This record gives sequence, structure tokens and C-alpha cells, in this order.
Amino acid sequence: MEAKNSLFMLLLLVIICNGNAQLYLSGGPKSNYTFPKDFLFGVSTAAAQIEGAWNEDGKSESIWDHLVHNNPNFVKDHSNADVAADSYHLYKRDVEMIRELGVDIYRFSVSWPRVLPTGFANEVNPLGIQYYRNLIDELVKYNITPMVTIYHWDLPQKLQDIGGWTNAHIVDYYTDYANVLFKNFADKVKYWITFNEPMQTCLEGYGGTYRAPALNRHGIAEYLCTHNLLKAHANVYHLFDKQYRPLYGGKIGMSLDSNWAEPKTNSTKDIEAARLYLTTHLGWYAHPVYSTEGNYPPELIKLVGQKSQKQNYSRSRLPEFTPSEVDFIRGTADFFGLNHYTTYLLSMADKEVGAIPSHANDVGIIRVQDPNWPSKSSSDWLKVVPFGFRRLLQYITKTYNNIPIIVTENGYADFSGVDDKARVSYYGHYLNALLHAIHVDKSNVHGYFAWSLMDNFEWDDGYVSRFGLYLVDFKSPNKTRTAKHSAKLYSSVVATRGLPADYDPADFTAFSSAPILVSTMLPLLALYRLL
Ligand code: GOI
Repeated sequence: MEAKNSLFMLLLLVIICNGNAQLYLSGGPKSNYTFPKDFLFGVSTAAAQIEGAWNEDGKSESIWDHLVHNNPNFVKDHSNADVAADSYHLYKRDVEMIRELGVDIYRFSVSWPRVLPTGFANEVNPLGIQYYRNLIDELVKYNITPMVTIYHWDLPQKLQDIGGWTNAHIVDYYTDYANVLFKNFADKVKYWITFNEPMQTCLEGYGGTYRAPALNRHGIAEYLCTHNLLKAHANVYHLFDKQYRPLYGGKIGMSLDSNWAEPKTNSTKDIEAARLYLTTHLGWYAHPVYSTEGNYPPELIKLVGQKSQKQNYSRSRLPEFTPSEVDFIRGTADFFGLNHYTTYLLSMADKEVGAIPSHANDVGIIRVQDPNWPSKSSSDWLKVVPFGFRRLLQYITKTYNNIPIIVTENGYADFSGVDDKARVSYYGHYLNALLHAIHVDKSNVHGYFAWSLMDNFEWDDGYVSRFGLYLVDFKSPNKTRTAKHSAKLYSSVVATRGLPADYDPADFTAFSSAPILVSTMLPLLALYRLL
């Protein structure tokens, strides 16, 4: 009898540990609040991930075309984005899906090498312009607001050949490119994003090898890239503000990627490490644009300066802004675009970390995730930690003077399938956290975009990781699109402005891996019946 009782307790424990009652992870109890009437619901995509038609109608090679054509091993399934979801030809079906979802707004990006094949504004490709005009007209026809990301990672290779984002002249080239877009589309496009996730462009693309152009010139190139990119952003903001806003109105901002940083323990040092993570990553880009003082975060200036001196450089590897540049960049955004997916635990490093020199080494902190956090995603970094989303929104609201936030990306990846329980659960939890952020914490959030409208070319993951609300059959000649269960969930949230009746904030079972459950439960159950 005693054995039977203790076995019963063990069974209960296994059930709990398999992810049933993990209320602490959620953004709070189920929120009965609803999303404000004027709250913007949208879906996001990016040109290089969906369009295909990589060399059609005058488009030239982008740095992503170049990277994956020359290094097929860069991509998990050795695929490329030559055809992708073929949205260059199927944009009408895309707009139909957006209508099915019932969302207010669609965020897509423009391919620079499609519009300006030489990289420069000397030749504007009329067929490239026509494609985006068709897409915008199709959206407007059905009352869907277009939001344009000007740069989502696909630089013309011809500009990379002359240094890309490390060439200071790119500030002018980028401004010319944005000017072409404003000239052609600002009458109909009222939301503009200058850059998607500049930290990925610079830190991973120039400092590391994880994103194109995979330069690996860490410690130097990520700082040069960021410096030019921030100047380019500010230049384009001022161009829009002076020449186009007076004519057409509209808003412009940028989209920064940030994880939430939770201290690994509640020691003073770990609390400091978590704070330092946010100031030196999100703050690297946000402080120059969104803080009252402008410029890079003082701590980053100090850390890179000290390390550079110790390493015998004649000057800091972090370039300096002149006082007039600081002024020019400060305040150059109408909203704070945020891409958020997951959370990390931070602690201070007590020895050198990362390559020397590198941004990671300059900052000197250690970033891990709790292995007990639910996941099961095809992207192993994507742990499900809804409370982190809520805390990050509050942090941004407080740190950057109550700036209006638009969540321009949030979503979950799996290995494909229409019955996507994990994604349904992820969206439920993160939208619940968002309701708490808005109504309880008074975080200033004005919109939310799901990443992504459909399965697409997931960079180094190729077509292995699927983020779509719509499944894309990449093997079918017409790239058939089918709504997943998550598409139905999202459209019901958009329609009702609230969470579905059956949402349970303590339920993380969709992320507990079946094999563990079955392999631990079945023998125990058998034993229990025997006793
Ligand atoms: C967006 O980026 C983006 O805008 C979309 O285009 C995109 O489709 C969408 O998100 C979905 O991804 C080197 C295990 C450094 C732990 C290499 C494995 C760090 C950590 C490789 C593998 C994960 C979303 C990288 C923002 C960066 C992915 C930020 C999400 C960190 C790594 C890893 C690595 C790893 N993050 N990114 N990471």
C-alpha cells in the first residue's frame, strides 16, 4: 500500500514536471482585458525570405543570394531562396491570406537589388517598382495598411564588393535608395521601417559568420557597420520628415531585436549582468536614437575604450560620434519597432569570453537558457518564456520615455504541419502577456505583428524551420499555401480583440516532448497497476 502511494506521488510529479502547471512562466493569469479598438494587428514577412525570382526582371544578386550560392553548406538543408515561396508571382494569394486572417496591416520588405540593380540610384528598375506598386495597390484595395521595411538584410552584392555597411559612403547610397521608395510609394505607404534588426546585420553579419556577408571581422567591423547604419537611419528619417511627411503624412521608425535578460541568480552581480546585457545589445542601437541624451550607451563607450587601450590600439575600436552627429541621430523615430522571441539568463564572466577582440569580449557577460524552459522548437534558441516579453515591454517603456512600441515580430518555429499545437500555445501565452503589459503595466504598445504570414526561407535554417501561420508546400510547383490551426487562432484573436475561451495560462503541455512523457509514464503506470 505504501509503495502504491509513493508511486502515485511520483506519477503526479512526472505529470507536473512534464509541463502542466508552469504558471510562473506565463505573463500572468488569463487576462480578461481586450486589445484597444485602434490597436494594430498585423503579419510580417521579408523579401529575401518569400519572393524568389532572384534573378528575374532585372534583379541583381543580393548578399544572401551570393552567400548561399557560393556556400551551400551554410544552409542546413543546402537549399537557397531562388524560388522560396514565389511571392514575386503569388502576391495576390498572399493578400488573400492576409484578408482571411482579418488583420489591419501587412509588414513586408523591399529588395534593394530588385529596385536598384546596380546598388545605386543611377538606374531604377521599372519592373521592380511595378512589383511593389502592384502589391501595395492590392493591399490598399482591400483596406489593408502597407508597412514597408526598407532594409531587411538583402544588400546588393555590388555594394558589398565595395565594403557594404563598413563603407562610410553607404550612408548616401542608402539615402538615395530610400528616396526612390518614398518618391514612388509614400503617397500610399504610411508606415516605414528603416532597418530590420541592425544588430543581426552588424554583429552577426560583419562581426560573426551567422548572417550574410559572414565576414567574421569581430571587434572591428560590427562597430563600423553600426556606426554607418545609425547615420544612414538618421539621414533617411530627416529626409522623410522634411520632404515627404509634409506632403503625405506617415510614420517612420526602426525594428530592433531583443531578448529579455533575466539575472541567472538574484546575486547583485547577476542583476548587474542582465542590466549590462540590455544596455550593450538593445541599447547599442536604442540609446543613440531613443534616449534623451543620445550617443552610444556610456558603458559601451567605456568598456570598448578600456579594452582597446589594453590591446594596444591607438584609439577605441568603437568609433565616436561628434556632438552634432549625436544631435542629428537623437529622436529620429516616431515609434519603437520591437522583434522579440525569447529570454536568456545572464551572469558576469570572471574570465575573458569570446574571440579577442569582439563585442562579446568587450562586454564580458555569459548568456544561457534554462534547460527546463519549454521549447520543442526547430530553433533551439526559441524557449517559451512569456513573462520575459512582458518585462521587456515594461523595460522599453520606462527606459525610452514612454515611446510608442510596435511589436513588429513575434512567433514560433516548428518542423512543419497544419496541426501546430505548439505555435497555437505560444501565441496564446505571448498575447496574454501582451494584454498584461498593456493594461496592468501600462506599457505603451500600439501594435503587434505575427512572424510570419507563411513558411519561408529561414536563413541558415533553410526550409527546416517553419514560422508560418500558413503552411507552404515548397515541393508543389505552385507553392500551395494552407492555413494552419494557428492562423485560425490568430484571426479569432484579431476579430474578438481577446483571448480564446479555452486559453489556459498554466498549460505548457504543447511543448513537453511526447517521448519523455511516454517513456517515463508508461513503465510507471504499468508498475502502479501491478501493485
Ligand atoms: C528574426 O530574427 C528575423 O527578423 C526574421 O527574418 C527571421 O525569419 C525571424 O526572426 C525568425 O528567426 C551565432 C542555440 C550566435 C542557441 C550563432 C543555437 C548566436 C543560440 C546559432 C545558433 C540565436 C530573430 C540567434 C532574431 C538571433 C535568432 C536573433 C533570432 C543565437 C548562433 C544558436 C547563435 C544560438 N538569434 N534572432 N544563437
